[in-house]
Amino acid sequence: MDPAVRDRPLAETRTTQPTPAGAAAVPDPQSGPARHGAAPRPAAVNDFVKLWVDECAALCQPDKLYWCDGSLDERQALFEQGVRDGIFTRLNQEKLPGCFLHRSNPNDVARSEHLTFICTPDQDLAGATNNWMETKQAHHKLRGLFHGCMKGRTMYVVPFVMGPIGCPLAKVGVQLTDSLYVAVSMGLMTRMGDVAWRQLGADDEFTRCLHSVGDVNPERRYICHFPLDNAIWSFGSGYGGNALLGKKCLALRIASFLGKQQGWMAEHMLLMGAQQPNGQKSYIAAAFPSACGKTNFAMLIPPQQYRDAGWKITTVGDDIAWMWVDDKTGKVRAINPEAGYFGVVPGTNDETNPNAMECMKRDAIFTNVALLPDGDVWWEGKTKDPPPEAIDWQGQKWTPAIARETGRKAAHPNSRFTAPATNNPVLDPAWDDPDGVPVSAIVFGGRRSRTIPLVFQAFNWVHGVYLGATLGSETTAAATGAQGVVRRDPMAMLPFIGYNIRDYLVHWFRMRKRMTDCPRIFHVNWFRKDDQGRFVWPGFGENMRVLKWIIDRSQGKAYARETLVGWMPRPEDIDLNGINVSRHDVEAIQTVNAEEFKSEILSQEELFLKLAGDLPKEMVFQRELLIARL
Ligand code: GTP
Ligand code: SPV
Ligand code: MN
Repeated sequence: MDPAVRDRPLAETRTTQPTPAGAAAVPDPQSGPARHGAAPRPAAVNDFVKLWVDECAALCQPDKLYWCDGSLDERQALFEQGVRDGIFTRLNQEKLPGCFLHRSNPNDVARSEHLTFICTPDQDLAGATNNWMETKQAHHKLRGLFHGCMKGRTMYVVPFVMGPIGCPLAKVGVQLTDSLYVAVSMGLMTRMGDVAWRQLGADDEFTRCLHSVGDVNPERRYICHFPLDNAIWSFGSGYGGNALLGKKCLALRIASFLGKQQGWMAEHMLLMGAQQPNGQKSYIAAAFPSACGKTNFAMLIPPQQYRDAGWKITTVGDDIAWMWVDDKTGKVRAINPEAGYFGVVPGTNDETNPNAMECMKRDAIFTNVALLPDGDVWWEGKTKDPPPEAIDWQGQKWTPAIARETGRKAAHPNSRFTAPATNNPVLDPAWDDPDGVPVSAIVFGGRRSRTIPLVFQAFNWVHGVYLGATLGSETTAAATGAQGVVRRDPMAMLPFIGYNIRDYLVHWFRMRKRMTDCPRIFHVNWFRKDDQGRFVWPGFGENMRVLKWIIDRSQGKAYARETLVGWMPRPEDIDLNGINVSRHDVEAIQTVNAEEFKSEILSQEELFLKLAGDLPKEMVFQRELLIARL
């Protein structure tokens, strides 16, 4: 790696290549809020916020304070400032109006789970699967890092709301950050700006989110959560889930902790609407681990014959769901706390996910993709044929020949787009509804080349929770570390449970008691491969065929046979009209091989052993029942 890149002292990675041909000219350097006169504090800010911002400013010592108001003018001015500072590259504004490219530091391209901590007085609160730091020790360590870290920089005050305005579950957060990229991204991903001051009123109840990119050094990178203080301190990273603190840190880790205390659930789930030909609408929540297909499933376009028949799929959310049980009906309802998408781009194209492609056509940020000579962007899998040349995600010249020789990718495997939800052509009309949507099915799924069938249904809630808790998936580029190894990822929440996993599982079991009728629980695997290493199931839009069975089952309409692992469709229960998949193929990927399943149970021990004496008894009983069925 270029040492100048590796040792870059400043927060943001600066782009070095000239402005691409076709891109707009560099804007007037005299305008822009961040450099010329920091934005003043709005009158609506309450004393609790003022006090805390003053304290943090005294600690971090920024040159300027900039209070974000969340207006479109402000967003545009921040983009302009970012272009001047080399944080953003303006893309071809004819092809991609309002779109910008950002390159993160090459050492900072994914969540760093090993540097993510739950900080509590007692380790038992964090549990066996989280990194733990004692509260005082964490304060001490982090205060040292934050001390003076914003000298010469601007501190952006970013007020935001997670959840539809007016929803009883909606949460206010305020993030202080020295990253302009983070401030702008928070504006796309959350309900950001003055709306948050109105939602907060005179209250002290907001999540205190302090963030600095520091010197982007992995040796000094800590993502610390203080669930008992409703606070998050993140230092040393500017990337995604490490730095956009409303997302994984607040809406999953802090929120899961609050949900446990208050009787609701924060989950790593997409939320989709499915309207049947008869007009009946159901909503489905699905938990797949990072980079395992949530965005794609949430934006699914049904195959032609389904569309002709009147099927319609809509997106409520693509990453996070907050769920509760409605007192009056005893049914589960859910909201998406976010207001935008931070989605994987490699593999995304006009065939696999046209709706995501539509989302990123305007007012979007691309992070770590390749830049084309005409100011357009590219990533592996965007087009069948690669472009003749590009600037890769690290700012270096890239050609297909170079790729062949060196194996270098044009875009980073965890490169992403950031776009407002309102860009989505199939956004569900209820996506912003403070009452949320009713949930009739919960789907768990992992990335498994072998062993795990395409689809099956849990026998009941307790069995479904067991299936979720033992979910396994091959690791992806969304987190740093080894890739492609099967690890247990309970409910796709392993990196995101903000407290003790024992209590988390108990919470799942207990939530059933509040429900009169519970969502049906399913398990899917789009990723099973044949002996040649090819995906057998076509996936993407064709997943509609499996979804239809899931919906029919949750309405008590489809046939299923009882198997070792749960209720399963027969091959003839999955419609294969119009795809190049035979009944025999479906049989092959629905096969439950008893020997393979014995190894599967053994590999679940990794999780069971970690939990040891803490394992809820329902888990033990379910495992015994499964072994007995084998
Ligand atoms: P996070 O944002 O990290 O939480 O991920 P996600 O679950 O939203 O993952 P996403 O939908 O972005 O998919 C990640 C990768 O899986 C992309 O490269 C997709 O092209 C690929 N993928 C998604 N759905 C399917 C599918 O049905 N079949 C196959 N073979 N690949 C898929
Ligand atoms: C994930 O890793 O699950 C993501 C991306 O959704 S990030 O926001 O970076 O965590
Ligand atoms: Mn995610």
